[in-house]
Amino acid sequence: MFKRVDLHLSDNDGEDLPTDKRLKLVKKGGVDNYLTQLQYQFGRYLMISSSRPGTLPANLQGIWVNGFKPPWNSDYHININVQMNYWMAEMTNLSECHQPFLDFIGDLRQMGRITAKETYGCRGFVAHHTSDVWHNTFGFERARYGMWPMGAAWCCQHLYTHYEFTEDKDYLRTYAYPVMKEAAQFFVDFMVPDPKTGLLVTGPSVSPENSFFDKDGKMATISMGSTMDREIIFELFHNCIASADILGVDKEFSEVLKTKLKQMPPLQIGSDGRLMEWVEEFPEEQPGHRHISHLYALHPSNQISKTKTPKLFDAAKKTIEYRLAHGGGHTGWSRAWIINFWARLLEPQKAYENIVALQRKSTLPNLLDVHPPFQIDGNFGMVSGVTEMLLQSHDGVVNILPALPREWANGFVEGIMARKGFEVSMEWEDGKLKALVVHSKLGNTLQLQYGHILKSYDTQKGDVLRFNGDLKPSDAS
Ligand code: FUC
Repeated sequence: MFKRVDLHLSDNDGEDLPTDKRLKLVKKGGVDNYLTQLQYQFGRYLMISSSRPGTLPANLQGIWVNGFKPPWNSDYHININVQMNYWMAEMTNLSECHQPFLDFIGDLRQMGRITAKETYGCRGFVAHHTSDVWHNTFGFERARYGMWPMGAAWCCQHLYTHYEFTEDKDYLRTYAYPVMKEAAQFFVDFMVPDPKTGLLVTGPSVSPENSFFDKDGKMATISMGSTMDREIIFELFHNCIASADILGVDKEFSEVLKTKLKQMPPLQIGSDGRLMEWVEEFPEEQPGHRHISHLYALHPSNQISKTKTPKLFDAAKKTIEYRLAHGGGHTGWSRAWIINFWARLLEPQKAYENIVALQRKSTLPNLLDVHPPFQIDGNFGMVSGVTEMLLQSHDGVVNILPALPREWANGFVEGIMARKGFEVSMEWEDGKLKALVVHSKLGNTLQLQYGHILKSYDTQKGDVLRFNGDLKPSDAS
């Protein structure tokens, strides 16, 4: 499993300095591509070591819990943390490591049905901001983080992502679609028309852990129609409709979802050009908040892209710049998410700067990530971010080197995965693609993009396609 992927960002073989001294130099202001490469493979090692078919998912500390009272009970926070653990699984050729989390999502249904019925009088199943080994799904502790009925729906994104990489129709039919449908059923019942607009909104809910000032200047946390809620439901409904279409089932339920989608508010750009975090333009109480939840549409979802939604793309960029200007990214996992955001915004230097910031501010001498305290999601989120800088496949094409920073002028990567079952290996020199090999595992049509070059190739299962630097077919081995 470990050797399926190789990443080479530096000609240094790492023999010159032990890891802790290497990291110390970076913390003193240096940069080190070998450290990045090492941290990348260390993240894959941690995933292989903490999440295998039949085990529990990797929790906040993976499996490396120090003592009997770990931070946040070493549980499964499902308002960013455990999802971040698994963004890297499929793309770094560790699909089987995704399995424990995929199983966990279905296991939430038993309690989630009770919570849906007893707390909300709704069908389907629901979970809030945190769960654990007993699959708790109720809202608990403080409203600012507990009153958030979106946890199961966000987790469901992973059920569909696994299908996008494997196209395992039996899995979709017998497991993934039934679970996603039941999560969607909850929101068919839960959403209500906003009296001001008539559009369907969720609520009472929050924008994870952030608060805002209402029109009277009072601080509040609970609102109707937070943007992230809408984005998660938008994706869940679309994934259900796509799955039903693939399976040729449930036309009636798909029509219900299509109708609901038309009744939901659009993503809105506020007066300052940023994406609005709530359905009304409330000022955040913490403008540098670690959660940048309303950018879920940019990553890990695919609702914002340069080509399809240029205005929202620019608003997303302004949103991150504003968060960072006010101290955002101060926890390891938040910094890791920002690497992914910048990669999706096709900003290689910004993505690279935040990798260095993660190393300088949120990495321990043993390379484990710190919130602080130690929290493993930053390790896994960084691996996802580096991979997104090299390869993206969320927007309908296999996009080669979409965010390659100047500092990674020469290098190669082998064995990373794109959706539709394409295994990609590539070498670059002086910042330009030199050679590309695509192994088609499923026989899909390959829509290839490199910069402004767009090409399409029909493939058969097992085909190996080779290209040179300007995507001209090559017979080089
Ligand atoms: C969420 C985050 C915290 C922490 C906790 C485990 O509540 O907002 O920063 O990561 O999960």
